[in-house]
Amino acid sequence: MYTLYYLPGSCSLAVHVALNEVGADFKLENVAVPNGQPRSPEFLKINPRGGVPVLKIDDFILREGAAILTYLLDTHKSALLPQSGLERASALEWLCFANSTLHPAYGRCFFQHGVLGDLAKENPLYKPSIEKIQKSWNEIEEHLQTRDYLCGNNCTIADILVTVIANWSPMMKEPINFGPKTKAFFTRVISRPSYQKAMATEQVTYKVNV
Ligand SMILES: N[C@@H](CCC(=O)N[C@@H](CS)C(=O)NCC(=O)O)C(=O)O
Repeated sequence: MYTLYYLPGSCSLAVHVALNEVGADFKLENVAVPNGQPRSPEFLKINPRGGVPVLKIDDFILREGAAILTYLLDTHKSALLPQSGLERASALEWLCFANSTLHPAYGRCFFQHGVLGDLAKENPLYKPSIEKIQKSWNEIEEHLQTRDYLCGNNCTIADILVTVIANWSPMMKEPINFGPKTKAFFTRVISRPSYQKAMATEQVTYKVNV
């Protein structure tokens, strides 16, 4: 039995979608706390880093989204993560890009929001942080000129994580712009029943104007 510790709409949503995709039995534990309050001591025992996603697999605790997604999709032999060769390498490349480049780029802005509130926009670091995000979306728009998904014509887990991260953009204090190919791509990804079901369960809506 799996238990997913999550925060609604955060990067853990990609794991929630993956659990729906593989048809696994799972329980959900929302670890949200009111603003500024620490996570519960029970959750901090499970993950002293305090973040999500965390997947409990029977009694085993697995942390870090990329590791969780790789484990789940391999175990259930899901086509969202090809089994071998360059197809797998490409899916992992884009998963790592989402997890280690795009996610931290948003994280830098959220950190400034957390420390500076509305003054974040005045911080000289804010504009370069937004530009870094925008540069990634410009690259994706260019990349999607000749393919439906990041790795070609089949959806992979990287597409799902990138689409989850995009939905944080309306929280930024400067606009993030998406090209037409990127918006059409988001529409394809969020229309998957697994994605729709996870959003409905977490009571999250897709706020990017697709
Ligand atoms: N490297 C971690 C990053 C996880 C992370 O930053 N999660 C965010 C949600 S998207 C989070 O839990 N933030 C709240 C917190 O750290 O307390 C992973 O990929 O799992």
